[in-house]
Amino acid sequence: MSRRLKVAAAQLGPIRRDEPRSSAVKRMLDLMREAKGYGAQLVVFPELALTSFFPRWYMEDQAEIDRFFESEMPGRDTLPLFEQARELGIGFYMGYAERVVEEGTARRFNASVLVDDRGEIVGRYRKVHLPGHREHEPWRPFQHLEKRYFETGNLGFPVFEAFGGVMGMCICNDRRWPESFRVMGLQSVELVMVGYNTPVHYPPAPEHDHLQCFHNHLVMQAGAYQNGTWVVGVAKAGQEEGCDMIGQSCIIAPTGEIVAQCATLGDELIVADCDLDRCREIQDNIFNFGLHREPQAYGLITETKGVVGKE
Ligand code: CDT
Repeated sequence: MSRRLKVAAAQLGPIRRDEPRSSAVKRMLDLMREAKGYGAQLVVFPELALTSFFPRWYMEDQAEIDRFFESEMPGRDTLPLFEQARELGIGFYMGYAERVVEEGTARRFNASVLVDDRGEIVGRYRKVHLPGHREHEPWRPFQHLEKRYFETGNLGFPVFEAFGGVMGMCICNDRRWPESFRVMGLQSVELVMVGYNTPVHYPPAPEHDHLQCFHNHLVMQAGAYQNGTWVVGVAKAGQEEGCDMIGQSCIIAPTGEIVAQCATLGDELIVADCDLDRCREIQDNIFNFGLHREPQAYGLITETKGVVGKE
């Protein structure tokens, strides 16, 4: 059986604060149809794909915050995505804000689902690395309140046997941490999907603004090569409610090479034929973990959170 998987990255342009879910979903349905037209079997959407990137606003009213969350997946607004996936026979990854009630308590995560070509959820992920801050910081031109609105993901970095291979997911800031990719690499991941919303301006270190696009590709190409996996990175891009966000959605081979890349900051689709067997070129050789890793030397990675000797 062929291990070639045709994958589409479906970049989204900005979503307005008052844009209804139906509008974002319609844009995604159009991209999914376009992907099917190219013969894609899997289409990857961004982080928080259904709404504007709401952590940029400080809000105190929980009801107002909860308007950005989904309490069901699929819910009334998102069901068309699942139905069209089944009708077309195409799978998808999508990021969204998840609200669940567990033992009577509401919990909120920055989450993603992996849906197969029958419209069934075959994988779930909750963002582990939440960037930004918890309290209102009025000096910033815009907030980044993920630590306020979400809990740290509690599912680890699971992988899923689907689409004829081993699939993994992470979300935005996770891509900057080698640990995210390595935990999936240690489970023989063959394709990692990562949606992102990355502002060009980083208020704590604006001297790095011109490096945002470089760092975006740097970390995803490194994650791909160092674990011998395909990586599909997908942006919500462009100027969203006055905040400029990078694009550069791309599909990266296990060698670390970019094989397809978006050229705009709007809704745009790119496609690549991903031969999952190419992971072996790296996983059996330079990064043959069983042969070459030395975990006895890596204890600090899990023993300490911060730098040793410092608070
Ligand atoms: N969404 C997200 O995680 N964005 C961050 C922005 C930089 S940290 C404030 C990122 O890592 O791209």
